Amino acid sequence: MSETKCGLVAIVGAPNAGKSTLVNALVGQKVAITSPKAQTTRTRLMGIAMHGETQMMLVDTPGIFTPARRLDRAMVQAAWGGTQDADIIALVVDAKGGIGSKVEMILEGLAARPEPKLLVLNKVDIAAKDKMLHHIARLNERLSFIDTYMVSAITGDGLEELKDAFASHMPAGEWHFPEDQVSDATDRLTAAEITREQLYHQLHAELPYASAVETEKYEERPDGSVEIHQQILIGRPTQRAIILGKGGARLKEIGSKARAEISHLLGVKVHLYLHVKVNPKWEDDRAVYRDLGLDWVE
Ligand SMILES: Nc1nc2c(ncn2[C@@H]2O[C@H](COP(=O)(O)OP(=O)(O)O)[C@@H](O)[C@H]2O)c(=O)[nH]1
Ligand SMILES: [Mg+2]
Repeated sequence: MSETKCGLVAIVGAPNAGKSTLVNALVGQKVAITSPKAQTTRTRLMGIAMHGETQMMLVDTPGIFTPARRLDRAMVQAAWGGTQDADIIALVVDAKGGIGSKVEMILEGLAARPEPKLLVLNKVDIAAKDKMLHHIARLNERLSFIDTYMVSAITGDGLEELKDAFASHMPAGEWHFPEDQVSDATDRLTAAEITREQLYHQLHAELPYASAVETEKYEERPDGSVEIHQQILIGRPTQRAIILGKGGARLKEIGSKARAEISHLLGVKVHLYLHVKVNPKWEDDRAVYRDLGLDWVE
């Protein structure tokens, strides 16, 4: 009988590097929401991937950037917190975007860390090879990475090799989760995240950034279906009209797309009720942070 292994991989990087897409690809199923807009991921979430006898807990973190708001600070704190106790830290860099000030900041933060570090250049499907090699050389000058991988989380290029590399750094030990579990998120949180993903996909940049989704009620009905009530929190009354759309069409579309996806993920029928609530102070409301799974920062 071969020995089981189990360990933690921390995925860090600038916003939009493709961290969540990578975690989903390695798990083989969507566990983290993604969007072309920066700062989609707010909390740290664990995707669980199996590789032979090895279980890898992949910690998807919010991007690391210069925080401006309280919410930003809580997100950056959650990102660094996600690297605690990691057996390996993977720095994901957008191969096309390269090394900007955000990547610089992370390199500085990583320099003092004792954990082994892997460099992952993502989006090789859209990056020019010579530029990529240039980035790799520069990054390796800055930090002693044990290895560099070039991957595409979208096409799957290089992912098997990356999984092998992660697995080789996992310590011997029993699995922490059942073999078929794909994330550490509750169904309740997953449902709220799916709705939030629709906000990112269907609304303009500033609005999703200024909103949050809170679960008011999550209840299983006797027939096995699930009834979910969620509140979309926004800061200003004018934003309500945008989310509702003409005759409520936009909110209806958000709800219908989210409902279909939640139902698909949970494998049961879902009744989803969305309410838009204006609360100018939601970003200063401790209860919201708790619901988002973030620590309150002073
Ligand atoms: N072309 C390409 N796009 C990618 C790849 N990985 C992620 N993306 C896109 O980059 C954007 C940001 O991805 P996301 O996973 O949300 O980034 P995160 O902020 O680092 O978690 C999304 O639009 C993804 O579809 C990749 O390998 N190739
Ligand atoms: Mg993300």
